[in-house]
Amino acid sequence: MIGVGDMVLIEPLSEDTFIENLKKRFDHNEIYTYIGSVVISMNPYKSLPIYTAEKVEEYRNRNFYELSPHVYALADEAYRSLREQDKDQCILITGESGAGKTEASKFVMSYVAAVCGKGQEVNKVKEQLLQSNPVLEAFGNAKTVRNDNSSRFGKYMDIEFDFKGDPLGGVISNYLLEKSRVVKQPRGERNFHIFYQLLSGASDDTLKKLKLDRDFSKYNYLSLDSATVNGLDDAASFRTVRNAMQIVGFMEDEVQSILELVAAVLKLGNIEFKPESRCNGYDESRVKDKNDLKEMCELLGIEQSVLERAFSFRTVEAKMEKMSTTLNVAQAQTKSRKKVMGVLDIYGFEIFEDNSFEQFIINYCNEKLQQIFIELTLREEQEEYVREGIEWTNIEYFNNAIICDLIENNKNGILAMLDEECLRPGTVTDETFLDKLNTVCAEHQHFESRQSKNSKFLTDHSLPHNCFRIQHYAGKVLYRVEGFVDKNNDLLYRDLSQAMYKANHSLIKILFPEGNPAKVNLKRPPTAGFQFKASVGTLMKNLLSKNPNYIRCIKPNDKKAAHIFTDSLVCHQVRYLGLMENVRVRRAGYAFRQAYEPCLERYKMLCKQTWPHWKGPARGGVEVLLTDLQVPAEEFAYGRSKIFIRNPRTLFFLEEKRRQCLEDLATLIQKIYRGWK
Ligand code: AD9
Ligand code: MG
Repeated sequence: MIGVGDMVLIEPLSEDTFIENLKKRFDHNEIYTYIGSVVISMNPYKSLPIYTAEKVEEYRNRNFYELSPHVYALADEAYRSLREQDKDQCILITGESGAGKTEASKFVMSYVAAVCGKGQEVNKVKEQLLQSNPVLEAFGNAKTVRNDNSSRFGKYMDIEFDFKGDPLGGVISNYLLEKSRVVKQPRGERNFHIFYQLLSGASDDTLKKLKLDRDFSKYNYLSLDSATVNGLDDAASFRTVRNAMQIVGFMEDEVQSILELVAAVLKLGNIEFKPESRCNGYDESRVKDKNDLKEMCELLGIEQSVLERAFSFRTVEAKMEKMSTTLNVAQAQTKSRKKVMGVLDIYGFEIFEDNSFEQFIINYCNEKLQQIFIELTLREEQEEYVREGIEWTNIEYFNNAIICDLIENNKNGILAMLDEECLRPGTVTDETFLDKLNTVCAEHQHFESRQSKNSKFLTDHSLPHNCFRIQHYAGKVLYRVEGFVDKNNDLLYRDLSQAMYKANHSLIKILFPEGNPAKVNLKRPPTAGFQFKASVGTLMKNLLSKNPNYIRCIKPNDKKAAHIFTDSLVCHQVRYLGLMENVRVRRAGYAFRQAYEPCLERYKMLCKQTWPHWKGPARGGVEVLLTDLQVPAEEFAYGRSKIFIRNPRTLFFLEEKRRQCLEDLATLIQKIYRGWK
C-alpha cells in the first residue's frame, strides 16, 4: 500500500500529513483514498488501467476495506446494501468544476451495470442506461476554461432495480441547463458539443439535407478561437452519439428531427436584424438577410412570413420553457417495490472572471450539497453517538447553512428578492435589483451580529459597479448583476412560441406546447430561480431519504494536466470540502458500526456459545462473541442498538476468521460427501 489508504489511520494527523498522503498516492497513480466510507478521488488527467473487467471482478462482493481504495468498492457496497438489505442508496459526487465528478458517475454506473443481473432483456436495459451518457453530454456539456467536458446542467439519475437486484430502467432529472451558452460563450470556451460534432462527423449527404456547411466559421454561434479542442475528436464523438441515440431508443426519424433542430439553431444564430423606425414612433426590428431565415423555416416547416412577423413584434405575456425533464430510459415495470440507486452528478462550484446568474445558481446548488454532506456525515455522526449513548467529544466544523439561507430564505433571501423585483410593476432593471439587495442586506448587517448570514454577503467600496459578492463555502465569488432579471424571468414571447407551435415539424410542436392558441394561459409562469429552488428542495428531500455514499473529487492542478500536484490548490479544496473535520469526526469515533442482530448473525459461527443459536438479546451475544475472540476492549463500544468498532483492522480480523471458518466448513462437507460415496 502506497501511503495510507484510509485517512482515519494517518499518524500524526495534520493538514500537512493529509495532503502529503494524497500527494504520495497521486504520484503513484493511487488516486483513491478513504475517509472511513467516504471516497476521495484525485483527478489523474490521464487514463489509468484501473477500470478493466478484471478490476470489476476483483472488487465484486468484497468487503469495503479489504482491497485498496477504489470507487468500485463504494459502488459495490452501495449495490450490495441495496440488494441485500433493501436500502435505497444514493451516490453523491461533489467537487469543483473539472474535479472528475462526471467521470466518477460513469465509473459507478458501469460497475453496477457489470455486476447486476444477466440475460438479454437486462443487458438491453443496462446498455440504455449507459448510453444515455454520451447523448446527454453532447447536448449538455461544453468546453469551459475549467474543463474541456464541463457539465452545464445538473443530472440526477435514479436507477431502478427489481427485488433480485436486476435493473429495470432509469429516471433522469435534469436541472437548469446553462442555455445562454447557445447564444454566447466566454472567450476560450465553446458552445455545446453537439454543434461541433454534427458539423465534423455527419456525412456530406446529411449536412446537405440539413443545409449546413462543415466550416465552423460560417456560424456566429460557434466561437472561433477555441473551436477545436485538443484531445477531443468531434467526428468520432458524433458517431458515438448517433449510435447511443439509437440504443437509448430514438427512432431514425426522431434523430433526424433533433438534428434538424440543431441545424435550425445554427441558422438562427446567423440571422441579423436591423432596426426600422415606424411612423408611430416605435422601433421595430426587421430581418436583414433572408437566406438563413428561409433555410431555418424550411428545416422546421414554418411559413417564413409567420416567423418573420414573430421576430419583429411582441405581444406581452407568455409561458415559460420547461426546465426539468424526465426521461424514461426503459419501460420495464413490475408491481413489486422497486429498489433505487440515485446517482447525482451536478455542475461543480465555479468561479470565473465574469460570474452571472448561471454561476449563482450552480454555486447555490453546490452549497446545498455541501449542506447535505455536513448534515449527514458530520452532524449525524455526532448525533448518532449521543443517541447510542456513547461518549463523544464535540468537533467544531463550519456549517454553511447560513449561506444557503442567505440565498434561499423565503423572506429576504437573494432569490426571493430577485423574484420580488421581477414581479414588481414599474421599471425593473438589474440595477434596481442590486439596490434592493444592498439595502436589505446592509440593513440586516447593521442590526445583526457578525455571525449572521449577511456577513457572507460582502459589501465594500472596492466592489466594481453592478456587482455583489458572496463568501461561499468554497471561496468568494463576485457576481455581475447584468442579465439577472431577464434570466430569472426567462420569458419567451408568445408570438414566438405560437410561431413554433404552427411549425409542420413533429418535435418542435412538442417543445412549445404553450404556443397552442387554444391553451392561452395568462397566469405568469414561475421564475427560473423559483423553479430551481423548488426542484433542488425536492432533490434534497429525495437524497435525504436514501442511504448516502460520498465521492469527494479533488482537482490536482488548474492546467488540466497529468502529473502536476499543486499543493495550495489541493489544500484549498481539502479545507472547504471539510475533509479534515471529516477525518477528525471519524477518528474521534469508531470507523465501523452495525446493529447487533445482523452483526451476531454474520459472526455467530466464530464462537461455540453463539453457534448455531443464541438465546437472549443480540447485544449479549455480540458481547460473548467479542470476548471469546479476545478483541481488546478499547476496540469497541456498546451502543444502545449498535456495536461500534474503532478500527477497520478489527473488522478485517473478524472477516478473515469468518472466511476461514466457511472454508473449513466447505472442506468438511466435501470430506463427508466423499465418505458417503
Ligand atoms: V464539471 O463540474 O461538470 O465542469 P467534473 O464533472 O467534475 O467537472 P469531469 O468528470 O468532466 O469533471 O472530469 C474532467 C476531465 O478530467 C475528464 O474529461 C477527464 O479528462 C479527466 N478525468 C477525470 N477523472 C478521471 C479519471 N478517473 N481518470 C482519467 C479523468 N481521467
Ligand atoms: Mg461534470
